Amino acid sequence: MIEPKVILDIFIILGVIWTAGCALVVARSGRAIPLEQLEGAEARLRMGLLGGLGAGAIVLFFLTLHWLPYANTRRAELGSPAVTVAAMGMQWTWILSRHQVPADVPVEFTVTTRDVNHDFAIYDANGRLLTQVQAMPGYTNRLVYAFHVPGTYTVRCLEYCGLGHHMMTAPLTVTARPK
Ligand SMILES: [Cu+2]
Repeated sequence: MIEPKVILDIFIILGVIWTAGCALVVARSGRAIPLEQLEGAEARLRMGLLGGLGAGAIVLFFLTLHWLPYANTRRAELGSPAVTVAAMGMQWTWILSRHQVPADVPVEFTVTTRDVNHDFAIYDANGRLLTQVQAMPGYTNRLVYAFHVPGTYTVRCLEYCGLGHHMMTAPLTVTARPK
């Protein structure tokens, strides 16, 4: 399993190489030349960069493909959910089947909405976004997450859904697992 950070680093490195290559072509040509008029080394460099970037993107695509869909990946990593929380969004509130979940176990949120699109997002006490999933009418999306720090978390809506969007919050308490 490749860490997301490594993938990001690879993208950044490829981006730097690409930008440097483009800058080199521009610096050497002195004026913008349409691709079809490019000749010799510059055309080869530009096509090489393009091909290299394309090949890199394809490789990364297949390397990261197994992470989709995210719920199945989380379930595979964390194990079967020990607790399920049904979450229903509506203008402008969240209805949760429970507001308390234990720490250190996989929790599955089954998320849907009664009216328009919302986005079910969980923030920690410091306001840091931990995880989120789209809430869509007619669909139930599954979000699997394990909390490791007991405390108070906040569910918010991340999809602008009307005048009361900012009021769509719900508390979620994570309790320490009995030893
Ligand atoms: Cu909203």
